[in-house]
Parts: sequence; C-alpha cells; structure tokens
Amino acid sequence: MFLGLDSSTQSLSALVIDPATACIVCERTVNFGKDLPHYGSPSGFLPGGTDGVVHADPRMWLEALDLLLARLAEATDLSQIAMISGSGQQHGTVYLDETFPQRLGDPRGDSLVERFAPAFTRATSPIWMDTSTGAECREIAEAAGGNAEVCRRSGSIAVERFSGPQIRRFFKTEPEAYEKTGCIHLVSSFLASVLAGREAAIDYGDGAGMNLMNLESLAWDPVLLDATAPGLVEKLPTLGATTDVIGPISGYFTRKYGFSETCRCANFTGDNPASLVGMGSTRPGNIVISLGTSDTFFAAMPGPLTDPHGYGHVFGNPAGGFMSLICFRNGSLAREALRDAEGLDWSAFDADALGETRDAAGANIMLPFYGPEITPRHDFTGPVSKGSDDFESDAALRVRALLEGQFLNMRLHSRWMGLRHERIRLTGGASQNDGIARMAADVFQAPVERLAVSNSAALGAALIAAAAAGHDLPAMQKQFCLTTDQRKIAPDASLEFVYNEALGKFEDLLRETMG
Ligand code: XUL
Repeated sequence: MFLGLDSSTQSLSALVIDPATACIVCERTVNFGKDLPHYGSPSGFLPGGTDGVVHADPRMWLEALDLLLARLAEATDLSQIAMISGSGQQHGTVYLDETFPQRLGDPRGDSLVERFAPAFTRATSPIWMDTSTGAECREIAEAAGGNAEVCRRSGSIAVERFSGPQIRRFFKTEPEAYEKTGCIHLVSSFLASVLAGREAAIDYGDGAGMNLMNLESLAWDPVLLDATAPGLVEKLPTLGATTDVIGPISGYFTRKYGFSETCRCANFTGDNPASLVGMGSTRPGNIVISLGTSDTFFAAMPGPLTDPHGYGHVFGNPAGGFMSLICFRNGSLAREALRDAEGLDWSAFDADALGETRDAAGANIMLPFYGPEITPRHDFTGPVSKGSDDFESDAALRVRALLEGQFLNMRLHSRWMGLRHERIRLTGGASQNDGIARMAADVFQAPVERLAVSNSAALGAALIAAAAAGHDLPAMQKQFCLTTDQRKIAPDASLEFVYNEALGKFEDLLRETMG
C-alpha cells in the first residue's frame, strides 16, 4: 500500500491507497486550528502579522505529523505501507542550523518537536499568504536584469510569496540568523527529510515556486542565487524529480507507529503539482480549478509559455514536463468572509439558492477581494461592486455576484494560457457544492467534472509514492481518478452571451478600481 500526505494551510491529511484492489484504504486528517489550539493559529497561520507578514509555526507541522500518524496507526496497519510521498503548501520555507542533519539521523526521543525545535534559526516560517516582500522582489528583479529575465529563468517574475524574496527578506532583517542557517527547506522537502531521516531533495514541481530554479537546466540558477542572498547555494538542498526515492523511513517511525523497515520515502512536492496528479490531469487536456484556502487554476502545459502580465507561473509537472498555474489569494477566505458578514450558512451557496437568483446572472459585478489579492496584485481592503438597487440589501444576490466574480477573475487572468476550456475538473472543499460547480460551468461555458476523492493533493501524493515504487502512473490514474455522471455538470448555453458581457464589465471595474 502507499501513503500520501498533504500538509496544506489549515490541515495535515493522510490517504492510503491499495493499487491491487484500486481502493482507498484509509483517510485521516489533523486540523491545525482545532486539534492543536496551543499554536494560536485557528486558520493554520499566526494571526495579526503587520505589513503583509503571514507566518506559521513550523513546530505545529511537526506535532501534526506525530498526531496524524498516531491516528493512522490506530485505523490501519502501517507495516503494509511500501512507499510514502507527500505534498506541502507551496513557497513556505523552513530555516535550520547545522545540527539538522545530525538530528535527522538520530531516531531517538518521544516527539518530533522535541528533537527538531532547537534547530530552527527562524522561529516562524513565512507561508504563501505573505505579501511583505515587495521591496525584495524589486531588488531581485533589478539585480537579475529585470522581471522579464527573472521570468525567463524561473518561470515567474519575482513574486512576494515565493521563497527567494522571502529568503532575501530574512537575510536583510536577521543577517546573523541567516548566517547561522545551514539549510533552507520548503514545507514539502522539510517533512520529507523528517520522514526519511536524511536531507530530501526539493522536487522540480515545488522548486519552480522559489524564483531560484532555472526551468531549462532544472538546477539552481546562479544569477538568481546571487540576486537573492550571499552564500545561498550552500544552504539549499539538491533538486530532484518528484518520483526519486530518498531512502528508507527513519527508525523513529518504525518504532513509534509500526512502519516496516522496508518502507521507503519518495520526494515530496507542492500541493498544486500533487493535485495535478490526483486529478488525473498530468497530460494536457483538462483544466483544474482547486477551490481551497487559495483558489488555483492549473493545467499540464503542452509547451513552454509564460504570462506576459506576470501573474501566472510555470511549475514542474510531477509526471515530467511543466504545468501552468495561477493562484488567487481570496478563495475560501473571501467565501467565508461573505458568509460570516451576512450571517449565512453554506446553504446560501447551494444549487437551489443559486438557482433562485438565476435571473440575475451577470447583472451585478463584484470584485471579490476581501483582503490583498495576488491575481491581480493589489491591496484591496474589501469587495468593490456595481449592482442594481436591491443588490446591497439582498444577501442571495451578493453570494451570486461573489462567485461569479471569482470565476470571471479566473477567466480573465487565464487567457494567456491560450487553453480551450474543453473540460474543467473541479476540486477542493467548495467544489463539493453543486451550486458552485454549476456556476463554474456557466461562467466558463465548459463541462465541469468532479472526482470521487475530494483531497486530490493527498491522492496525488499517494499515486506519486506508488509511481516511485514502479507502478504505472497513467494506469493508476485511470483506476483512482474517477468521476460519475451525477458529478458532471453541463454549462447552460443560454448564459454564454451574458457572461461574455459580464467579463467585459468586470474588466472595466477592475481597471477603474486599480487605477
Ligand atoms: C500556489 C500557492 C497556493 C499554495 C496553497 O502558488 O501559493 O496555492 O500552494 O497551498
């Protein structure tokens, strides 16, 4: 059997698959806010950061791993697991001193926190929601010959949440702690290292989200390293393919949770590349929209292409080649903010409720940003809307306008990919909602499919583990990435013109608002 882990913004999940029977054997999750309240991070990060700072406590991820594996060991026989892989929220970085390799190699002790906490040289880890590094992005772009050059080399312009600018900010604000740092990992490669008891590589999928990896050579880029911080190359792990095997699992986990000594670990990747695998979309053809804390829009790339506006990214595809991705910060964050502001529950977002407001399709335009957005990059302080007289007082109309605004914003900012919207595969918590899925089909005028498994990143990680052990990935995707007719939604063709017009109005309002 094969275990996939997914360390996302708000939770750590595990999913075990058995390719022999094409079954998902077991799923468990640890919610950082609910299960580990002592970290004071109800949504998985430390609230109250100023000037765009959003950090999380890396000890929380370690404690979550111990707790999750304890829960999993109660539910299933972990000695049957042959290989583990995993995924992590992208871009987040973990900073460790020179004792880290030796701590990795020492499987004694009762808890991961106890063993690794003394090794952190930066007590808190910047995560993908952090927008504090505008100055560092400008400096890196200038030193590397401009943003077009940074994009040509790394697949993205210098981006606030990406690891390189975050590392530069650490070097500038805490030079001594930077100096003491022996190793900088991503969330994904950090957890992979802990499991394998030795330094894991950063895979090409997640490595491309750092502004440090050269897309052509798949190696650290000397110009970008120089532009970011001195002596950086010595602090970075090696780069490798997602399905490369790191080695056997650390003795800590065999002793504590009953894994077999023959169980091995493969590299981990980013949550979006893992989701591409779990959505059965590693070959061009499907567009994936993931509705999570952030919303993401991604697809396997038929050929190399970068976003001329600088919002889109190119990441490694775990199955080889590349994927394009756009990330929207105001995903569930905005849906939850509207729900709470209007005192609604999720039933306001369901198919019936949205059906009742169908006559108002495209009539009210909302820029659906409850806080700073990264696509488009702007410090929004709340949603901006242009609507009919009853719009302000009618919560149902506002729910419709928010969702339409989110999908129109995706349509607008994904044009550069030049993809025909033949089929959309929808995933993430909110995708289970039929009203939201119908809205996606109508705005994009494309059929929407949803798979049986809702945690596509954890499933993708389990499939990567099986592929690393020699199983055929496309054959496994056929077995596991299933959809049913009831889970398919066809677009309403009568709304094509309505949403084409709404897209124009949305673009106008955006232009007016951003100046
Ligand atoms: C992608 C991104 C987010 C995180 C969230 O660029 O920043 O989707 O990966 O987990």
